[in-house]
Amino acid sequence: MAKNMTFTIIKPTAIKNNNAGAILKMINDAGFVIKAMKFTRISKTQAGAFYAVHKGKPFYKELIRFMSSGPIIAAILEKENAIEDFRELIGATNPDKAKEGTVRKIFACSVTENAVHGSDSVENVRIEADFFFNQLEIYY
Ligand code: DAT
Ligand code: MG
Repeated sequence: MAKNMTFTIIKPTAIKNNNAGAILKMINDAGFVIKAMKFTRISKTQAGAFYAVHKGKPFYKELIRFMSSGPIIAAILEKENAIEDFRELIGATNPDKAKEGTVRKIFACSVTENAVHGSDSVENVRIEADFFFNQLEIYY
C-alpha cells in the first residue's frame, strides 16, 4: 500500500439515510481519488475483528452491533497526505466536537453512528484495506 493512500468506510446509518452520494462527492471535491470501492455488509464477528483494537472499551459492543446493522461502503482513496487530510475532512470522532463543514459534523447521528471511518496510520491503511479487498480488486 502506497503512502498516499487511506481507507474509509461509509457507515450503516449514512447509507440508510441516502447520504452516500453526498459523502462521496465531498470526498472527491476534497481531491481524493477512489482506487477501490465495495458495497457490502459485515457480520458481528467481522466487525469485532475489524475493531479488535477497541475490544474491552465501554462502546465496543454497541460499535460492532452498529457496524454490522446494515450495508456499508468500503473504499481505498488516493491523495497526497491522504491519511491526515482525510481525518481533517471527516472531523472529530464525536460530531459535537467536529468542525463545521466536516463530514461527521454534517452527517453523523451520534458518536457511535458517526457516518464515516478513516484510517489513522499507514500500517492500519494496509490492514484495513486488506480486510475488505483482495489484490485483484485494487487498481493502482
Ligand atoms: P475514529 O473513528 O475517529 O478513529 P476511534 O478509533 O477512537 O475513532 O473509535 C472507533 C469508533 O468507535 C468511532 O468512530 C465511534 C466509536 N466510538 C469511539 N469512541 C466512542 C465513545 N466514547 N462512545 C461511543 N462510540 C465511540
Ligand atoms: Mg480509529
